[in-house]
Amino acid sequence: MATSSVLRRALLYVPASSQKFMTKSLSLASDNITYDLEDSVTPANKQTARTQLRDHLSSLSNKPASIGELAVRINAVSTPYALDDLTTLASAPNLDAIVIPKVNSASDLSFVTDVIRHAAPQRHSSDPTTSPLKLIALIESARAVMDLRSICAASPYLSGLIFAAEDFALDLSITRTPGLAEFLYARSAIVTAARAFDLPSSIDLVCTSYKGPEGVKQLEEECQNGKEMGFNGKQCIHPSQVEVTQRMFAPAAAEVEWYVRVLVADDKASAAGRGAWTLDGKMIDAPVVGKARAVVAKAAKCGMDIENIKAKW
Ligand code: 1VU
Repeated sequence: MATSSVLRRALLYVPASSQKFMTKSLSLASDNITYDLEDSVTPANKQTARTQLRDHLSSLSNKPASIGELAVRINAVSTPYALDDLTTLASAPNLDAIVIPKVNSASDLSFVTDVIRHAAPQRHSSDPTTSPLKLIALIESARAVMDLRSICAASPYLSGLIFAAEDFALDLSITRTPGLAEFLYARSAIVTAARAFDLPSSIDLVCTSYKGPEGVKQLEEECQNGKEMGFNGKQCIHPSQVEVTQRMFAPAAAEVEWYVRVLVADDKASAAGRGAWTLDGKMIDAPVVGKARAVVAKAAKCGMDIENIKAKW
């Protein structure tokens, strides 16, 4: 099991055409804020949104401590907007990542990597003191799912994959159901590819219901389903989804307690020369201990007090 080095439990889209939403985003506690230049911005507003976003990022003296990562979703490489998006924003201060929609093949990522190399060479230099601009690819078509292997190998800056259910459903004439069974193959392929290529994150589909208790219930069920499939985060469209999503994608308290007990007991079992042993009637061996280490490391990253739990055992 991989221990993600970047925490991206919630990726919140913020339309860059709205100054109000962008200002609001700075007050939120989210692992990732992604300012959107794509689907939430009309063609007539693309230019204004782009410059407004650059000014917004430039106005920040620092990224707020409650935000893990600031990203921009550019327009698809096949559109006339992508080049301007990249040249305007690649060198913007405080920007950590570029989210690229409708990635269909490796050449889409090569294009973005090449433009960044020219427009903002300092962001992709070999200087170890500068943090590279990371790339996150949206997988939205049958073609992209079939080409995951070459997409994942296309850029050294690729840091995650996102599943975009709406466009994927359109591409395949899929009728969406609450259980999401129709997306099983694509979602599983994305999680597997991200792991195989050591990408830190695989981020699941958007839950478009966000209002009231019904919205929360559906979001919790989708998060649980995504987490069980191996995703480590989910796209959000409204601030109210962020807390729920980050809670659901963090290890649960009971799970962390169990795995802390496994690690404490493993120290004793190892000292006694035992590779397989039992705890509460369950067989524990190397893969379980490996999973325990990964879950406890993620819990620590999510702010849980592991030493306090350990002290109880
Ligand atoms: O309480 P305040 O007045 O201070 O703030 C409002 C509102 O401004 C703010 N807010 C947001 N702030 C930042 N980012 C957001 N995405 C955002 N949404 C709302 O939160 C407070 C409460 O807002 P609200 O409940 O009154 O919400 P609205 O009716 O204003 O907006 C609802 C929508 C859904 C339109 C809005 O949340 C939105 O535009 N979300 C993002 C949509 C988007 O980016 N779509 C493209 C990406 S998703 C995709 O491509 C796949 C489906």
